[in-house]
Amino acid sequence: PQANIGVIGLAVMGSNLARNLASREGNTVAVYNRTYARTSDLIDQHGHLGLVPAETIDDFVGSLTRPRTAIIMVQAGAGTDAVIDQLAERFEPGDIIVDGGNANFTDTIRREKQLRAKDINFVGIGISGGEEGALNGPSLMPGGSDEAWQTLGPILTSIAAVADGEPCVTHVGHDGAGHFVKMVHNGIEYADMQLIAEAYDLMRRIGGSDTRELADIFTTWNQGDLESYLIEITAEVLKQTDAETGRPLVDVIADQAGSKGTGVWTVQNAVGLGTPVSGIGEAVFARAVSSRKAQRAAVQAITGPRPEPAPVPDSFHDDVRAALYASKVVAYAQGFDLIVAGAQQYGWDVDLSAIAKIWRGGCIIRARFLNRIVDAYQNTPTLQTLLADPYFAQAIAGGEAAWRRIVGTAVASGVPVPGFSSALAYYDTLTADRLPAALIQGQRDYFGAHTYQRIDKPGTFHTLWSGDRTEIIATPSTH
Ligand code: NBP
Repeated sequence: PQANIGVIGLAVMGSNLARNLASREGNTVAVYNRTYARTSDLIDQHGHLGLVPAETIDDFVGSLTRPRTAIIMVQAGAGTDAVIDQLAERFEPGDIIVDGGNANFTDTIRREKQLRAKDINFVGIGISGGEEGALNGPSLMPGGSDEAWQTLGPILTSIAAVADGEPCVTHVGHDGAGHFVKMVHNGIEYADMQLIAEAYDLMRRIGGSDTRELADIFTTWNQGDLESYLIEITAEVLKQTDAETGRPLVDVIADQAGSKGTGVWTVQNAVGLGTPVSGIGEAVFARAVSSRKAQRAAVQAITGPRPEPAPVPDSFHDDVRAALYASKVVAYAQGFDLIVAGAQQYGWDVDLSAIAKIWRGGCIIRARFLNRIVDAYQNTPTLQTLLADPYFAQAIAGGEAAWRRIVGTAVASGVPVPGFSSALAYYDTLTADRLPAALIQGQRDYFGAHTYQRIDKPGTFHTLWSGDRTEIIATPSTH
């Protein structure tokens, strides 16, 4: 045995991760793929990295030093289960099986439990940053046991992206914590992309800017507090000219957004955990509506073309910027709330400032603004919501008037802004002194005797709606 770590699955992610690992001091990397052609291709091109190729899974396992540590990078789902089974048959107590694929965290919890029964460590790692990140430094969100982290920590630290001098990896929590946090990362990514798309649409349709100007605006925004990978690539996409038609590429791309499902997972889990992630939900739904081409055409056949929006003042673009920032804070606040809810439900000890830190580099949502989230949770680890952090509260208050103007103008002009407007509605809900939830409690008590509480005395009450409408005490106060 000679390799301290192995990679199974040598499609784009696995081979890039293997190259990243092999290029770091102290690592010797064994590589194996079901179809050997991928392994030999990798060795042909990058054999100088000292990779140890294996033709069979037995050779692969035999080439690993103890504790054996193998990272699986195959298609999520059945492929991952198949490879885990093959390894589990050959690994011994104390060895470590790592899944770096995009697993559903509930699968990771299940697999961890099964392997723990054999004293094999199983670690699910959320890996963000795509192929480029895998090669040069991803953001890594490992779950799993403390014991596995002892061995894996230094290896992962060596390959992770670095932001502000710190590696973008932390031991997120036990079993499925890493894949859960990766799921939320992707959900936030959906929300952030939707908000940027709405900003673009507003400035295009109402602000009257052409694509070239919009590219410049996003480039400028990327120099301020909105600086982020997603704003940067937005400018790049807008700058691109289509070779065939000479038009901006974005104008010839079909306006139907696809998705691979992690946004849906985020919303499904949030609903189950009773955690509002309206920004992520609106983003998932907006992609779904965009893809319903026939439905859109059927409605447009009746409504005809939309009227031209009224002219807006020059300050419009600044207002859009402020609205984007405020909406983005809401989306991140909701995402972090979901991590808190998941940690409570599944018993993970998650450090929110550490999560914000490891998202500052390598991953799709990397952004300057994450430094503020790091500070917020460092200052107050038990913060109720990011919106209650003094810095963010002030930032939102400063942009609030602009945010309202933008949502108002968009509504009046018929430009859909589900992300901006739902974020504002969420903010207005949190800031309202009194909510109409009181009426809902009354309705529930009326038709279902679901009872209600009063603002002026403890206990649970019910009104005899179908009787004489007197109020009775349903449950006396316990104190
Ligand atoms: P793919 O997701 O396209 O999977 C291809 C790999 O899976 C090949 O190595 C293939 O082997 C192997 N495989 C399959 Br399919 N079924 C298998 C089985 N039953 N037994 C053994 N091997 C099997 O590769 P990828 O795009 O490199 O992604 C790898 C993982 O990383 C996925 O879980 C993905 O979701 C995740 N991920 C991807 C990205 C990204 O940006 N692409 C980012 C983050 C995470 P073969 O060569 O023999 O067919």
